Amino acid sequence: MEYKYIIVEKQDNGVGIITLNRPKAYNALCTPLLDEVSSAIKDFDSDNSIGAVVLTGGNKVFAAGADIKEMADLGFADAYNNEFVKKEWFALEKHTKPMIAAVSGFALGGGCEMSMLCDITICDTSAKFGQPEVKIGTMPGAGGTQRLTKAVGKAKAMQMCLTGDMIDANEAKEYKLVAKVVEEGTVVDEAKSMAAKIASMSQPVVRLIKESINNSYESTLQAGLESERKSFYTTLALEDRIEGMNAFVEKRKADFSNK
Ligand code: DAK
Repeated sequence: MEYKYIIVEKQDNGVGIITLNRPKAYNALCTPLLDEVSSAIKDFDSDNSIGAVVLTGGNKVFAAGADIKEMADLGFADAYNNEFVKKEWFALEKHTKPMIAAVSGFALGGGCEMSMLCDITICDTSAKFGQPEVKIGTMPGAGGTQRLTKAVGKAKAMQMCLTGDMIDANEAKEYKLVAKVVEEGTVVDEAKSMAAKIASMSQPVVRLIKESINNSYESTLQAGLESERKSFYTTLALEDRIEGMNAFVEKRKADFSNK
């Protein structure tokens, strides 16, 4: 696949590198960019010569979130029926090789979520993490209320998601969102050398360790029930729900429009 929005490199020492490369838009995560990232991840996953992956936006900005210009006209029915960017994020979440996020500058919204779905996040002193979706009338959709809460705790996650305020690198370290903070301009090199160390280990062992640590994040029954309840509430926004219930009351067959 030819890449337009990312740069993909493969080093001899088993390290794969994906660099988001849409600098004019602060690496905003438009669907084609996410498509490319998921394709590159899948390639690395099936490549036995790769032992670890670095995901970065380079030394200036990680990603300022999903592409708001692309989302501006997106309605509920379209997003839900077509599973807006679900398969792209799924590919990222399901990768089996250890992935290190190397963050400089903004990691906001989907950018923060992308850094959190990596196995290790490191950043430099310029990093700023945030879930600012509330400011544009929406909410995190790819882990901002889930992984963030597990990482930083309820109070800090509530503060970040409800105010949209960013935290800097020191706070990110204090709240255990990142494993390490390094000097500005050095985060990509640091991530590469960490990835090289991991790639030099036994790959099946590394994979088992990764799976085992991830298992500690498995959701509980309560979390599943909560998510189910919210999804139920979401159906109340559908025209089809109104039609279905009215049809029942009027003792006729429902005529659904998929909206
Ligand atoms: N989308 C599109 N363009 C963006 C962008 C974004 N998120 N962020 C920045 N840009 C563009 C700006 O429009 C501007 O482009 P031009 O006007 O020059 O053409 C350029 O990048 C530089 O931005 P600024 O001029 O605004 O630069 P500043 O330094 O003044 O401010 C900023 C930088 C990052 C603080 C600011 O741009 C900003 O607040 N950006 C928006 C941040 C944000 O709200 N992010 C959350 C987006 S919502 C899901 C998966 C993921 C998501 C949802 C669902 N599923 C799996 C279901 C994710 C949702 C989101 O991330």
